[in-house]
Amino acid sequence: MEVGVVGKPNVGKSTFFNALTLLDVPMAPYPFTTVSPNRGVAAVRAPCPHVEKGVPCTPGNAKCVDGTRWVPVSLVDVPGLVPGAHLGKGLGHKFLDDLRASDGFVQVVDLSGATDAEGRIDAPGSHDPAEEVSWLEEELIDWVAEILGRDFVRQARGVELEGKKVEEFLAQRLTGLSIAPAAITASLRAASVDSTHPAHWSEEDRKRIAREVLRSSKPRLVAANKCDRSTKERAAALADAVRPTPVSPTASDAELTLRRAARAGLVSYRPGDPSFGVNDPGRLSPQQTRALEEIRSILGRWGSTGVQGTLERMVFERLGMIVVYPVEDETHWTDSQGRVLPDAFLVPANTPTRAVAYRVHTDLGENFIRAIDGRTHRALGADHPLGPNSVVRIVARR
Ligand SMILES: Nc1nc2c(ncn2[C@@H]2O[C@H](COP(=O)(O)OP(=O)(O)O)[C@@H](O)[C@H]2O)c(=O)[nH]1
Ligand SMILES: [Mg+2]
Repeated sequence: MEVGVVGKPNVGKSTFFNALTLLDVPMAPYPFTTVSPNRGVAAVRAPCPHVEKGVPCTPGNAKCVDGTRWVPVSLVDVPGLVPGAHLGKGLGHKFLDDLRASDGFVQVVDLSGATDAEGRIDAPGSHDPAEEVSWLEEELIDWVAEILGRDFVRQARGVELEGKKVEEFLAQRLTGLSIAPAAITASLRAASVDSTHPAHWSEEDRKRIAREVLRSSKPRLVAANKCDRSTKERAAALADAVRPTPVSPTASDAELTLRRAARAGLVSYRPGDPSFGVNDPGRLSPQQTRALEEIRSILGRWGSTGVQGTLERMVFERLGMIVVYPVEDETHWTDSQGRVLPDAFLVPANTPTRAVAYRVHTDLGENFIRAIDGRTHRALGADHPLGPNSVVRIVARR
């Protein structure tokens, strides 16, 4: 699973990305500092079932801190998109293509309205972040419509002549965009195009299909960044303007500072926390003390920096993911080597047991017999949908 971080230059995408991954990539207050896509690993929190079991866990892929699992999520930070990106402006085309594999997008905007369309710093309040949201949507639609439209008429005629299914034709064109076949069928219906004569589709028809494909397959969430320079009223106005796309206020700079200070041992802070503690005030420079006091007042006003919560909202609410724990022993919740709850996987809610088996190992999926619920010890069939925090044993032929 991958989440793309998108938006115009200078709104704080790299800061948001760096905070979540705590990697260092170049950051500076001018456009196009980021010259290649940055991929990194962030994490979302889930309650670890080891707590209810009363035995410590032995995490492999997702570390456990005081009963909270940190489950990995891939994040990609693409350099700023500017209007006309789908036409290749500002290297936009390449950047958009780097988003093919993303399952959803967090669009970072400058809530303080102090960045122009190309990322230059301007007076606060001189730009409306709501405009960026609709602009980016159109940009993404144009991008998908263009992928759809390459050499379209000739190939669509071929489809009509050979009597191929139009859904398959579209799926083939959109390969690599991680779009489910069901979403294509639904998008065709929603766009109300004549699905027997694709060769007759106009550019507008293709744009309508692209719009529906994006709406159904690439959920978005707006991170109203630089909230420390703005107000709750502005955040509420933005949420009204871009509805139904949800808006999450963020202070990425503050989050990055806190994570770095925590790593350096200066503060006790866990991402998502509403506050932090200073470990040894005597060790701080006056400048550091001032910076931390400023961050404390941001947390006081906004409740948290919002960064960790924004990613979690994307993953759990917008993408509908859940965490499941495959084990080999349904009584002790261990693997063959006695490790307790070794794996925590993110899967879409209601994923059938057999698909989870495939996720663990292809062999396990192919040789699947049944699953066993780790809590009720009841047998579950291959199609049984799993809920959040399931502990499940997969039984397979050897
Ligand atoms: N006040 C404030 N500044 C921020 C915040 N996040 C990022 N910035 C600043 O905005 C500028 C651009 O950030 P950067 O992450 O490079 O933006 P990008 O071009 O969108 O990747 C830098 O000077 C950051 O320090 C924030 O939450 N609040
Ligand atoms: Mg950047």
